[in-house]
Amino acid sequence: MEREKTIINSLEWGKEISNREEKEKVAEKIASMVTDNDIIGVGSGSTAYLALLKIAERIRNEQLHIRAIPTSQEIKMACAKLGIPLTSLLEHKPNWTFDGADEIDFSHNMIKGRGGAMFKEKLLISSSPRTFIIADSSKMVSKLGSRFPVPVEIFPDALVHVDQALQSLSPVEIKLRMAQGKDGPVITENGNLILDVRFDNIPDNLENAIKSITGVIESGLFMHYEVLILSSEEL
Ligand code: ABF
Repeated sequence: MEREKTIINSLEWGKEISNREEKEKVAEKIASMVTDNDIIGVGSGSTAYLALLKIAERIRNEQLHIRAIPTSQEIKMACAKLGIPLTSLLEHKPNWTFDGADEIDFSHNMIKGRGGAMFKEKLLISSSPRTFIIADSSKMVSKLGSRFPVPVEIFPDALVHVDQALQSLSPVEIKLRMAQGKDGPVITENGNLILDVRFDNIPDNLENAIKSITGVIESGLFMHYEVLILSSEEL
């Protein structure tokens, strides 16, 4: 295992994290909620990563036994590096889950999926009896969609069909997400494409309307999910 460990240990995250102080605060709070033998769904993004670091610290210091169900390959590798044992939704139901978000409105509706992992994030949140969304102050918005588009993961062959079907939902703009520094599109961990769809208005039924289009795998719109928001502003 020596060589493999060296490779995993060389992986680094978290060098450039915006609003780090605020994110550290909510990360600390999440880590304080971990109890022995918990099975925890772990979201993606920098806030979730900071929480994972603090959880790893508690595991080391207090010899806790926890298992993580990751929402992305990146978080899976971070768990491997930090020595946090992994499991999956096939084997275990999480006791609780934590995750970040891109935008959260007053009714706790959310836009997620800047990292493209919203399908697994939604699956975990839906499978979990309790979910905490950890957010710094920049995430709270008065109107959903004011900063971020709604990401929609689609089966590649359905690109033209989904693009046309989305037009009936009156989007302001639809963009195929491109890979940074490359000419090609982003390919998700599930082998799919992402359309970033900007809306002026996000009505209550938009999540279902998007989901009902054949070829749509999942969207980053989370309307009326039972989540508890842990915002740095309230800590
Ligand atoms: C995940 O991480 C995504 O759904 C969301 O796009 C992102 C938030 O990242 P960060 O915590 O880095 O702002 O939760």
